Formats: sequence, structure tokens, C-alpha cells
Amino acid sequence: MGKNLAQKIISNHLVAGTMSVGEEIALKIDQTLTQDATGTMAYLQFEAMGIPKVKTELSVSYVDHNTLQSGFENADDHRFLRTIASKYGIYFSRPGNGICHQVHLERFGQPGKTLLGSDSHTPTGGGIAMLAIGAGGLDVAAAMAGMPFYLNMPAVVNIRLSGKRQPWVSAKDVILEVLRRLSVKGGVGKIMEYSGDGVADLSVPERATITNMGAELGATTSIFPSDEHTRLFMKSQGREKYWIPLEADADAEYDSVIDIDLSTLEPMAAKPHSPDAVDTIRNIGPIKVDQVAIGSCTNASYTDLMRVAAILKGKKVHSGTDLVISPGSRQVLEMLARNGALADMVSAGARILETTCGPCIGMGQAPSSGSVSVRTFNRNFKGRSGTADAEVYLTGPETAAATAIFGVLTDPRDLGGFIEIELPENFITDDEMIIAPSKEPETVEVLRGPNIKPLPVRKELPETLSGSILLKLGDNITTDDIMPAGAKILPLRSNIPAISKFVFSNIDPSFPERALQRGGGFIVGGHNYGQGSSREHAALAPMYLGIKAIIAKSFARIHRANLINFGILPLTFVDETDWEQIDSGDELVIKNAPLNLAGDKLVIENVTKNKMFQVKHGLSKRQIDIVLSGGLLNYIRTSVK
Ligand code: MIC
Ligand code: SF4
Repeated sequence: MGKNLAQKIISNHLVAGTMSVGEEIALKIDQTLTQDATGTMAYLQFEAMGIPKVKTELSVSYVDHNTLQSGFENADDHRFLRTIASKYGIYFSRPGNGICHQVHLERFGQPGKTLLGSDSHTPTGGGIAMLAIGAGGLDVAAAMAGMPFYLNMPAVVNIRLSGKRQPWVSAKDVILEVLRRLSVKGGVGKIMEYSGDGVADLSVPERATITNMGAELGATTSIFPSDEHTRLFMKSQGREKYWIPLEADADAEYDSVIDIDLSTLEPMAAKPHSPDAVDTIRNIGPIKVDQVAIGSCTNASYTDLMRVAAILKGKKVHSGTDLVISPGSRQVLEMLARNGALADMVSAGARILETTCGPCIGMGQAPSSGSVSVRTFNRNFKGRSGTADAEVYLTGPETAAATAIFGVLTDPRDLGGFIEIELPENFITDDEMIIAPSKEPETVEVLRGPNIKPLPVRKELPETLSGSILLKLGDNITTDDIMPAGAKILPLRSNIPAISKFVFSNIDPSFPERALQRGGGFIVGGHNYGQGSSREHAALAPMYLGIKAIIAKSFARIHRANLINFGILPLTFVDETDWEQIDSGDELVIKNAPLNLAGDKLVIENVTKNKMFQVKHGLSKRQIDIVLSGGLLNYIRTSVK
């Protein structure tokens, strides 16, 4: 039997396990990427592993998230990242060079390789047939140290594309259609593999929009074949020598199939406050829009912004609407500057921002109170924009540009004749803003600012786990709920004692103090605990506060892995009705925890209620050893060297 594309790359990188769905497998990782908001921790962790140089083929450290320098913290982090990269064999993409996923696609990605990134949108690389996966920073640090990446073998879903899109229908509409059909949980434990005649209708940047936003399905990753489009893209980046053709075998099998006829799609938007609340622009209607933001790792490629510039050319942004544009990379911005498209944007009244994440992660450009913001981004969770009562819609760049001109949500088909944009034959490929690692690493001093605090490390798992339930929560708690982001809190990503003061700050501001006073304890959650971003601070900061276990109905993939990595037990109820029987403040005891982990169930005594209940841990032997050691870092230090 033939293999599908995902199986081909997985089998080429398989270090342990077999490719049966759900089984734990280990993959060799060829390349890693980090961004600054998760990178400082990842490199502190790598440093603590005591390995002199990264063992990957390529590791790149990007600065793109924390670029508002309203205090010394972010600038200090940039300096730390630059020096530690130089010392340990890592390439450093300077602030201003662009958003990690965009730059990696342009300058480093290679079809057929594995990429592990400390950011949930790492699957962008699937646009050029990489197996690109998002993970917590510690998993990325372990990969840099040469260890394989462990995950459960995902099911592979074949999304068969047929036909051609109508004029003004964008790649964003394709992924919005997938989200509409499958929902934000529809991709959990799955790889979305695109195939069919319709693939030829999509350029590489368009494919990257689709694989990028596959993260919003909860998918492990998404991938397109490597074909003539891929070759031309690699060639235009001066990297044709890394191109290989790659596609599924003709007789490949898939776990399931979804058919999409591209010719039936029309311009769409995800409505507030979820990327799967999708409807057509026509159905939503011409609602008044106060702000339009174009950019992010989803929709800020050269072709995206060229089309935006062409729409804006000779027009003015509506008097009641603000337009902000953040190009995805310095390459994109320089191309636009040199060919005049940037002038068309500026002349139309667009506010041009840095080539960073910017408004997407709440680093500036928060909308006004109660207003409507149309964004070309990938997430519209409530409050993520920085304004709790803003209504954020996610659209393609054409809809966003048309909306900026008319001041109301506008279907780009109303603009008239379609504007064709060709990929240039050659991009400007100047990598001077990417600093190669030092040839004399022993001479490099790692510079740490006062906000960069040593990494807290947990002790071995004790015999008895006891404490009170500090917080009881319902379903779908996001990592933004656990460890909020935004311009105020993000600068503390390298300072766990300081950032831990904000754990659950939007839900229960007294949580951190209570946890510290009581010497830690337990958290109770509902289904899908920890959905959203890959930020490991949502595990690391609770660990610092002494959290011993999370008892929930179910967990999101990356967050569960992060909890294990930091020695926090992720436990699920055997009988979900027990959730109702326990309350905040109840005293719990788990006796003989290390010994009992050998079985698949643990007994928890609720001392307050004088009752017992059972929980499962679902940990593999390797994960049990990690938890027993007090986390992955201790495990690596003691067992791998
Ligand atoms: C995001 O889009 O939420 C982020 C910021 O890129 C996160 C990473 C982080 O929290 O640092 C992600 O998606 O992983
Ligand atoms: Fe940056 Fe937004 Fe992309 Fe996250 S989703 S990497 S914050 S642009």
C-alpha cells in the first residue's frame, strides 16, 4: 500500500514507535524555530541542559512578538536572544526582519524536512511540504539538544480540492470554509493533508495562509504537496537547490476525506469571538467598521499586500475607519517600497507598522471601546486585541482593503474587475539581518538584563500530593485565560516570579497570592483545558505557584504536553460526574503517587468531603519518568547524559 505525504515524511524521521493512529511516536527534528515571547525560556532551558551547540541541521531565533519597547525588558530580551544564539550555534533574525513563520518560509524552509517551533502557527511551513509542528519551548529546547520530538501518531485527513476559485475569493476563504465545516476542535489529533487538482490554483503564499490557520482547527499540522509552484517559489527565493518534488502515492490511504470545490466558495469572515464562527460577507452585511488591520503570519505576504496596495491605489481610507498595515517580513516591505506599492498604501492613508506580530498579539493598535475591527489575522478570541468589548472579524486581505475604503464590511467582488498579482521571478534576498552564530563561541558572553530571572525547576514528585482546590473552572479554558498576553504582561516572559502574579488574572486576580500562601494545590477544569496558543508559561507559572495537578475532563494537546514537561500531573476524571462533587477549597490527598502512577488510575481522597474519587493519567512510561523527575529538564539532566 502506498503512503500519503504525511506518512512519507514521518517514516523518514521515525525514531521510535509505529505509524498507527494514537500510538506514541518519536520524530527526528531537522529544524527548529523560536520567537521572542517563548524563546527566552526555551534558550534558558537549552542552556540548563549543558550542551555546547545545537544538534539540529538548523535552528533560528526570531524577534517578532515583543517589539514595543516601552521599558527596558523587551530590549534586554532581544539582546539576550542575540548573544545566546551566537554562543550555541543558532541563527538570529533581528527585530525588524519579520514574523518568524513568514521569514522561515522565505529563507529557510525545505520540502520534506521536519520543523518544530515554539509557536502554534509553525505549521505555516506546510505550505512548502514541511512537516511543521508547534510545541512548548522546552520541547523545542530538547529538539535543539538532539532529542526526538514525541507525539501521538495523528490521523491523516485528506482535504481534496477541486476546481478554481472565482475572482476575489482568497486562500483565507478556503481555510475559513474548512473551519466552518470542522470547528475549532475538528482538527485535534489530526494532520490535514491537501491534494487534488485544486492545489494548482494556490500559490505557495496562499497555501501557507491555509496551513497557518490550520492551527485554529486544533490540528497537529497541515501540509501541501511540493510541486512546480513550490519549485518556482524556492527559485524566486534563490533556494531552488533545496527543492524536491513530494506528493502522496497514487494508492495512498487516509483516515478520512473532505471534498472542497473551490469554485463554489465566496468571500467570508469569522465573526466574533471564534475563528470557526464563519459566514459569508454577503450574509453578514455592510456593518460599520471602525478599524481594519492587515498583517500577521496568516496574510502579510508579498502577493497579499500587493493586492491590498492595488485596491487602495488612488483611493482614500474612509473617514470613519483606521487602517493599519504590518508587512510580514522585511523582504515584503522592501519589495513594496521599491516598486511603489508602499507609496500607494501611505497615500491612501494607511498607518504602516513594523514587520512584526503587532496588533495580532495585542502589542498596540487596540481598537476603541465597543468598536468593530476587521483583521486579516487568525485569532479573534475575546479581548486578544487588547479591548475587551471589541468585535473582531477575520477576513482575507481583499475584503479588509475594500472595507477600509468603504468604512463598512465590503465583499471585494463589489470592487469590480479582479486584480491579478504574479509572484515575482526573484525576491530581494538579503539575509544581512540574520546573524550567523559565532565561530568562536567560547568568547561570546550571554548578556542578561535584570528582568531575566533564572529558570525555576521543580523537585522530584513527592510520595504524597496534598493541598486544596485553589480554583474550579468550566470547559474550554484557554492558555490566554491561564496566562494572559498583551503589551503589559508579555515583557515579563523571562521573569517567571513576576509573570506568575498574572496567572488567571482575568478570572480570579487573587489566585497567585492564594496559591503561594497555601504552598500550592490543585486546579479543577472541564473539557478542553488549555486550548489555544503553545505558550508554556501557562504551565511554568502555575508550577512556580506550586500547582501539583490539574484535574479536568479533558486537555488540549500542546498544553497537556507542557504540563507534563513541568512536572504537573494532568489528570482526568474517570467518572465525569465527580466534577460536580468537588468544590473550590476542598482539601485533596493523593497517597503513594510515584508508585501508583504505574497503574493507569489514581485514587484521590477528598478530606473535606470525606469521599474518594478516581482519576486517570494516560501517561506513557516515558512521560511517567518525566513527571517523577519533576519535569523534562530534570529528566534530561539525569537520564540522558
Ligand atoms: C499567539 O498567536 O497566540 C502566539 C503569541 O504567537 C502564541 C505564542 C505565545 O504565546 O508566545 C502561539 O500561538 O503559540
Ligand atoms: Fe505572531 Fe499573530 Fe502569528 Fe502568533 S498568530 S505568530 S502573534 S502574527
